[in-house]
Amino acid sequence: MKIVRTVCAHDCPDMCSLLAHVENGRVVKIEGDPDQPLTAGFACGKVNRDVDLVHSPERLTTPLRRVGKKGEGKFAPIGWDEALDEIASRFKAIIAKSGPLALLGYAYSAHQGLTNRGLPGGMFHALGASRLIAGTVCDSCCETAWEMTAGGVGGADPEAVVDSELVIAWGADLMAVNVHYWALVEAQRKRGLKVVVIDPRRSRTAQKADWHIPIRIGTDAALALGMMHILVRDKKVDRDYIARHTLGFDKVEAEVLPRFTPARTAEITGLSVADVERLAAMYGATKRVMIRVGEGMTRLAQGGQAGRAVCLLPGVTGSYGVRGGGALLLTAASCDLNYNAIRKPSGPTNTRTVNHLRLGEALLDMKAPRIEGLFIAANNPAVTNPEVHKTRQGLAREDLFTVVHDPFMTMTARYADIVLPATTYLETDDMFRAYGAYWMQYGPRAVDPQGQARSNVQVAQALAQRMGLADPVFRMTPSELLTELFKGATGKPGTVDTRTLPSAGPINIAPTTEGQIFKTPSGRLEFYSEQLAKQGGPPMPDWTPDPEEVRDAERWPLRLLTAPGYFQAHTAFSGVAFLRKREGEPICVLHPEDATRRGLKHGDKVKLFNQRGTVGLVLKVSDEVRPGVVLVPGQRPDAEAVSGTVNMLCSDRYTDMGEGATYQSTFLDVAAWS
Ligand SMILES: Nc1nc2c(c(=O)[nH]1)N[C@H]1C(S)=C(S)[C@@H](COP(=O)(O)OP(=O)(O)OC[C@H]3O[C@@H](n4cnc5c(=O)[nH]c(N)nc54)[C@H](O)[C@@H]3O)O[C@H]1N2
Ligand SMILES: Nc1nc2c(c(=O)[nH]1)N[C@H]1C(S)=C(S)[C@@H](COP(=O)(O)OP(=O)(O)OC[C@H]3O[C@@H](n4cnc5c(=O)[nH]c(N)nc54)[C@H](O)[C@@H]3O)O[C@H]1N2
Ligand code: SF4
Ligand SMILES: [Mo]
Repeated sequence: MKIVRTVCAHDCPDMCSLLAHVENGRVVKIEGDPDQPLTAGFACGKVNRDVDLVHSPERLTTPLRRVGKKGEGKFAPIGWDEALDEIASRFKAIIAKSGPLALLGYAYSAHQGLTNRGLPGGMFHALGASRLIAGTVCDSCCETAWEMTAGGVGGADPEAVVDSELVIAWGADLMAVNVHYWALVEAQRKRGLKVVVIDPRRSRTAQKADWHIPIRIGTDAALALGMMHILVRDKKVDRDYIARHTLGFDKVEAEVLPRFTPARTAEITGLSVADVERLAAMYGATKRVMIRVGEGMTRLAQGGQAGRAVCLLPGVTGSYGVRGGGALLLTAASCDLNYNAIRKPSGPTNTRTVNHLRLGEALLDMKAPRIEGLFIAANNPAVTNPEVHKTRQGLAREDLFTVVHDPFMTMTARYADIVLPATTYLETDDMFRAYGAYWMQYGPRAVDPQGQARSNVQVAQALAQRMGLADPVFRMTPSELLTELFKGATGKPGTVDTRTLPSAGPINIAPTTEGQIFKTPSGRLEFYSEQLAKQGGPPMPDWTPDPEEVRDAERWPLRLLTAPGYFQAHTAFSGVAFLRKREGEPICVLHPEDATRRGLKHGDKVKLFNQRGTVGLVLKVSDEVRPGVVLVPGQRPDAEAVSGTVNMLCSDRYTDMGEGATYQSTFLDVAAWS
C-alpha cells in the first residue's frame, strides 16, 4: 500500500490537500491531509466517496462514436487514433470551408488543475476559434461586481477568522460549499465568535448559526444600504478610513442612503425594522466582522448591485483595514501566475465571443459563420445551463459536429458525435491554487488512467498536434508546463523554485501586507465607479424593483430559489450511486401554507411550470423557506427526477454586471403531477 499526497480538483473554494491510499493500482481510501491547516485532516462528504468516483462502474472506458440519433445515447466503441483523426479531419474541413470562427471550444472548471483546466481552451485560442466567455453560469457577475468595487485583488484570508468577532455568511451555505471554513468558524465559536446567516433558506448553516435572517430573494442591496443608513445615523462610520481609502461615499451618502430608511429597508427585504436595526448595530459594534460573500445572491437580474452593496459595507466602518474583518468572495485574483502561457499560447487578439450560458442561442442563431464544430470538456451544459431546452435544441442540430470529453456518459455527451473518456483528477498530474483560500499545491496522480481514459492536457495536446499547431505548450511534459506557468509569477509564487514543487506540499500564499490594498483605477474602494458609468451601468449601489421580475411576479405566484446540494455539486458526482442515494431523490421545497393552498402534501409528485417548461419533482413541505418561494436544491439530470431538470424553467437573461446567469429571477407555479 502507498499513500499519495495530492489535491482535490473539484470546483470548490477549499482546494483540499488529500491523502489517497492506493493498493494494487486502485484508490482504496481518501482522507484529508492533517498537515495542511485548512484541510485539517478531513475531506467533505462527497470526496470521502471519490474512491467510488474513480472506480465507478459507470465510467467511460473507450472513445465512442454515435450510432443513434442525437440525444438518444446510442454509441459504439472506437479506438483513440481513429477518434482523434476523425475529429482533426472534421475540424480542418470546417476551417477550410467556413474559417476557424465556425469552431467553438467549450471547456470549464470540473478539473481545477491549472493545466488541465486551461489547455483545452488554449488550443481553441491558438486556432482562432470563436471564444468562450467562460464562467457566466457561475461567478462572472459577482466577480465583476467585486472588481468594479475593490479591483483585481483577493478578499480576506479565511484563516484570519481566528481574529474575527463576528462572521456574516451572506448568501453562503458554508456547510455545503465551504466546509473547511465552516470548521474554522465552528472552532472559534468556543471563544465567543458570533455567526449570522443572511439567506432566504434556513440552510443547515443557518440552523447552526446564532442568528438566521431569512431575507427576501434579490433584496440584499437594500439590506446593505439600509445598514449603511443606520451606521451613518448612529455615527458608526469611520470617516478617516473613508477619506483615505474610498471614493464616492459622499455621493452615496447624499443621493442613495436617505432612501433606505429602516422602515423602507424592512418593507423591501421582508424583515422587521427591529431586525434591520439589530443587524446594523451588530455590524457597527466591531471592525472585526468578516463577511463571507456567497455567489448565489448575485445570480439574479440585479445581482451585481447586490454584490457591490455588500462588498462596500466593510468600507463604511473601515473593517477592510483590519485582520479578521473585510469581505471574502474569492481569493484567486491575488495569485499572478503566467496563466496566458496555457490559456492563450497564440492566436489572434480578438475573435468572435460566445457567452457560456447562451450556448443554445449561439448554436441556433449565430451566423456568418454558424458554429459547425463544438468541443465540450469538463462541463455538462445540457443540465447546468439556463434555458436548457434551447441548449439541447442547439446540440441536436444535425449539421453540428460535437465532441464531448468526460469521464461519464452525461446528458450533454448523449448529443455528441464522438465521446472521449476523460480521467478524473486522481489520474492526472497538475498544479493547483485555491479560489477560496490562500494555498497552492502540486497534485500528482494517485493511480494510472482507468480504462483508456485520457486527461484534458493529453487530449488538447494530441488534437493540437494533429491540427498542426506549433506552440511548444502542446508538446511539453507536465513538469515543463509547470515551469512555464511560473514564469514571471509575482508575489509569493514568484519566489518558488518549480523543481521543488512536486515534493513541496502545500504552500501558503496569503498576502503579507497588513490591510487591504485596492486595485481599482483610483486605488480606492469605489462607492462610485466611473468604469461602470462608462459602460452604461449604475455607478452607485442602489436597489430598485426590476421591471421584468415585477411583470413575471404578476403572472406567477412563486419564485425559484436554487441552492447547492450537500452530496452533489451540480452534476460532477452524478456518476456515484452512493452519493445519488445520499442526496436523495430530486425534490422541491414549499412552505406548508403554499402546499396546503394547492392541496399538496409531503412526498407528492409535483410539476413546476412556467412559460418555459414543466419539470417533475418530489415535494418536500417545510418552513425552511418562506411562503412564495420554491426551493430546488442542486441541478439533477433528468434520469434521476420525475421529469426534466430545473434549468428548463430558467431564462438566459443576463445579470446587470458581468453578463451572468439569472437562475434566481425565475417565477413559476407548482401543482400536482398528472
Ligand atoms: N439552476 C442552477 N443552475 C446552476 C447553478 C445554480 O446555482 N442553479 N450553478 C451554476 C454553477 S455555479 C456552475 S459552476 C455550473 C456547473 O455546471 P458544469 O460546469 O456543467 O459542471 P458539472 O455539472 O459539475 O459537470 C462537470 C462535468 O465535468 C466532468 N469532469 C470531471 N472531471 C473532469 C476532467 O478532469 N476532465 C473532463 N473532460 N471532464 C471532467 C464531470 O464528469 C461532469 O460531467 O452550474 C451552474 N448551474
Ligand atoms: N456541496 C456543494 N459544494 C459546492 C457546489 C455544489 O453544488 N455543491 N458548487 C461549487 C461551485 S461551482 C460554486 S460556484 C461554489 C458556490 O458557492 P457559494 O457562492 O457559497 O454558494 P452559492 O451556491 O453560489 O450560493 C448559495 C446560497 O445562496 C443563497 N441565496 C440564493 N439567493 C439569495 C439571495 O437573493 N440572497 C441571499 N442572501 N442569499 C441567496 C442560497 O439559498 C444558498 O444557500 O460552491 C462550490 N461547492
Ligand atoms: S471540501 Fe471541496 S476541496 Fe475539500 S474535498 Fe470536498 S470538494 Fe474537495
Ligand atoms: Mo460555480
